[in-house]
Amino acid sequence: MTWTLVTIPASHYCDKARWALDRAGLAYIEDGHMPILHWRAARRHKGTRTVPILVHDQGIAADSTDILHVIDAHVAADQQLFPAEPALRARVAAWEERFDRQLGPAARRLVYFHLLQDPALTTDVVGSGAPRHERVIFRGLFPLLAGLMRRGMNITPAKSAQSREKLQALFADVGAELADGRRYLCGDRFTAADLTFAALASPVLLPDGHPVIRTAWARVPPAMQAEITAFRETPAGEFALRLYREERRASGL
Ligand SMILES: N[C@@H](CCC(=O)N[C@@H](CS)C(=O)NCC(=O)O)C(=O)O
Repeated sequence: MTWTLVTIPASHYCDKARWALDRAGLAYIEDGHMPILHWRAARRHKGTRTVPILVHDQGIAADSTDILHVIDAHVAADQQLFPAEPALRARVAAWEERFDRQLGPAARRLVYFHLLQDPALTTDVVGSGAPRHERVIFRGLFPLLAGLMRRGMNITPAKSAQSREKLQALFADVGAELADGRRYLCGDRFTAADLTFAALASPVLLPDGHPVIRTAWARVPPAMQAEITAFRETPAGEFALRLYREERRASGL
């Protein structure tokens, strides 16, 4: 059975799952949708609202962390994103959990705060990899859908400013961890901690190696470019960009 990854292609949680699949060399097809219009596909598979959802040979995983664990069961021990050694595994899991809870929502809110001000740009960026008819619907219903997204993700100027501060603090903590010159956050090889940091930071970095959003840079408004440049120039930002360059294998997209 061919695995299916249900996504919003531009979503950073989705690239977290897609990156792990690509890295493991596992075959899958991607079923990509526009935000909100993805609900139907998501419900069809699991009854949850969030993507990524991986439909695999043993069942369904409807959370990016669960997806990484499913993938780990299909790769050699020295390639697993969660190392077996208990103390190291606990550190990897702790970083990953923190990035999932704090980095993902903050990066998304800050980027949508900028993007949603431009309907055509939002449709292009978040619509890349989604079916054409969904892009047309999304663009047509933009005021309604953008309103739902703003409410759903609590996107206000004040909340976005708080998210910026949270991101700066997280980037500073990751930078401090890397200050001794280590190449990876935990141990001497790439783990779920590194992958999750890079993927969930990608909206505020727009890395060249990202399979979906890499072309957005030239089109985003100057205020967003300035925001991204500042994050790119931090040690943690440089680290995530390096991971996209060196560790991100080509995706099927
Ligand atoms: N804990 C989930 C979070 C995933 C998530 O927040 N996905 C977003 C896309 S970036 C989503 O599907 N949002 C749709 C919604 O809440 O309606 C995971 O790690 O997979």
